[in-house]
Amino acid sequence: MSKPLFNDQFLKACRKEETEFTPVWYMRQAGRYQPEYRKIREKYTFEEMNLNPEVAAEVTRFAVEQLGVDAAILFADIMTPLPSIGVDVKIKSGVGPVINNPVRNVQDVNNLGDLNPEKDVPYLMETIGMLREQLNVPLIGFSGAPFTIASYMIEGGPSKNYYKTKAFMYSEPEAWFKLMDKLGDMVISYLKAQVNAGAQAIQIFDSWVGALNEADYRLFIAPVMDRIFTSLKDTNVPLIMFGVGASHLIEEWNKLPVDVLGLDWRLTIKKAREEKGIQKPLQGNLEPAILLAPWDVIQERTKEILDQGMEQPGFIFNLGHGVFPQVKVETLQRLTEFVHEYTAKR
Ligand code: 1CP
Repeated sequence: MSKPLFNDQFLKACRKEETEFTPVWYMRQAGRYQPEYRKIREKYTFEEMNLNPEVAAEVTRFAVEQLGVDAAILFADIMTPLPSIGVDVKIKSGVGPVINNPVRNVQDVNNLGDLNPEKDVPYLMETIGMLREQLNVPLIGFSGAPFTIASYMIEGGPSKNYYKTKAFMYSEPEAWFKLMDKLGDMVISYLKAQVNAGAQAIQIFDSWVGALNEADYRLFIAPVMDRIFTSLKDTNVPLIMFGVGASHLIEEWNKLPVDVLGLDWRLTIKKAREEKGIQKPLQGNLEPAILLAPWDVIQERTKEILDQGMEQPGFIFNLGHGVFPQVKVETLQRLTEFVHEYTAKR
């Protein structure tokens, strides 16, 4: 069977070029809301799924085919590279990442090793290679950002207020910057390897960095993010930045050498462009809980976003955060269809 024609609309939108319709994909488009995912997950742990290129590629591709979306995102986790640098992490069902040897002092930071992606996560490179042969949409590679990864490493797991992470940052700034340096190196080599293996765009998830104010972001985070994006520029693939509850930081993000900004549902596309002065392409930002409302509510909110998004080139429709496990597959299928039909240029 020959591969159908390649759909490049997502990549065009990332480059702020005109598109035939608004491209769409969903954060966590492969996951527990899918009966088919849950079935596979009965047989394997999350880690086993990741380690097995056939399974990881199948789960990635199945979400694309089931939903009709315009981009695939590699099935992995922001924790995937961490065991290789000495972090003892497990993905616990219904909880998320749990870390048995949290980082609590400078010695713990010094003990962290370097990542050699080709040697340490060869299965991921293999998954990417397989997907590039199978997919007819672009493949997005990804990584967590240093702050978000550090928050798990320091807290030991998911957190509400990140007080241990912040206490470490404020009390031991030297150790903090050393940690940011190490994680920055890890993210750069990890993402470069993904692009070398075939990833056609990169998204960096700084999911929890919105916990910091602007001044702290500028001081403690912006330097490492600047280094990461500067170093990835020569890969020539679009670079996307995303975080939750981070509307107060988007002017800071806008200064980074990043191509696309991913917004959560708190800031409208219109405000981001008109009040915050963002000229970069935007991605987002339907409130994920709306997907649990009746279809007419979903459609109305989606229209509002699309009307704003379509005003200029450089818009990718997505949710403001990941799909909840309670969402029905049919809802996302209908949403994809609606976005494509409503935005199609006639
Ligand atoms: O289609 C896809 O998006 C699947 C690939 C993917 C991605 C991009 C997974 C699979 N995880 C991620 C990113 C990720 N992981 C982020 C950034 C995006 C976000 O903000 O949601 C974060 C913060 C994590 C950490 C993590 N891993 C959590 C959240 C915990 C918390 O603090 O609230 C959870 C639940 C996981 C496990 C996980 N990762 C991915 C899946 C499908 C799952 C569930 C695993 C299972 O089946 O039990």
